[in-house]
Amino acid sequence: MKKALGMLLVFMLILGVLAACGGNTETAAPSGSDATEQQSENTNDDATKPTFESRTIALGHATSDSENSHYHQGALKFKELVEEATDGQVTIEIHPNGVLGGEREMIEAVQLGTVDMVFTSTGPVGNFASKSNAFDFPFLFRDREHAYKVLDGEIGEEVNQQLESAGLKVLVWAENGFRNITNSTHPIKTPDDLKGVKIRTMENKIHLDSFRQFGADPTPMAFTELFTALQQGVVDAQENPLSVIIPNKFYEVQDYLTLTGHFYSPAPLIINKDLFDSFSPELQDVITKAAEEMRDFEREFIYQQEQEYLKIAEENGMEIIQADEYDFEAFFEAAQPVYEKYADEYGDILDRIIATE
Ligand code: EAX
Repeated sequence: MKKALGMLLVFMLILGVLAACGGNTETAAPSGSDATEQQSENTNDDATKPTFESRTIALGHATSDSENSHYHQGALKFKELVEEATDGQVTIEIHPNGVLGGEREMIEAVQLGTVDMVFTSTGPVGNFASKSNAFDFPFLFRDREHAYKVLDGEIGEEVNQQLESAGLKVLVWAENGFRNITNSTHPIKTPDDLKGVKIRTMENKIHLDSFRQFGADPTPMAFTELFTALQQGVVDAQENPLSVIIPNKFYEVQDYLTLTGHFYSPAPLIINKDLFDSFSPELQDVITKAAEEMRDFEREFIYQQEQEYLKIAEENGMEIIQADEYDFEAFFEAAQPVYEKYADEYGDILDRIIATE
């Protein structure tokens, strides 16, 4: 018995040892099948897993490539998601700092197909599809949520359709932000303070007309020329969201910041339509999903950075006029003739935007 027990013990121990190293005979033996299952699962997985033709997609934007730059961090997020989903078969090549040209030039290049994608403000987009200008009216959006409802809804889709007929596919409407006025001469609190001030605007007829109504002397200019123009005094002032003012170091050439929030600036991520249509359905799906996830990330990124941007502006000597320290009513009143001027062309879509809850 003892010997038998002994042998049993040994046998049990052997079983125990086998079990411990997970190679129990069952698994070991079937591991082949597991393996085959696994392999078949793998091969099934691999079989079901889409494969992607190796390619590089070039994406341009006009702003800084710094850690607090909204477009650049958004573009990096998009790159990460696409390359992950395609096992690196499809790579996104980011071209920041306007190296591919100003936003209007880059949109033209995407339309021609010489550049694949652009992350841009709506500034020059109205030159390619006039409906997009509807988003650029002063004091139009009540808050971010209102803007997101409009851009991610029917009205956003309506503008996308017009852009598609110009060969430009909007993947998503991400965010540039609420625009504020900076200048190098004096605190701006009322439209009177803007009288005769040479201010740069984007290449956008609604923005130009709005600053004429505010009493300023507006000049349309590509973003890529702006910093030098401020440095050399070609213009005294400009207007942009904090997400542009701070990462592009405008505090080095501007002393005053008024938090007007006078325009909400969406930022579409645009791809050449023919290029997108040439992608496999699987790749179209990857690109679309990555863009949507990037949009939500980028909107949240700007929101989270807001206080930090203000802190950096202060630390770099900018005098900040808070939202409740400037004459909102006077600016709002001064803006109304812009709505009257464009009532025929934009009245209907503006009413629908304002009515969006
Ligand atoms: O899109 O041109 C502008 O002022 C834009 O806000 C900037 O290029 C970011």
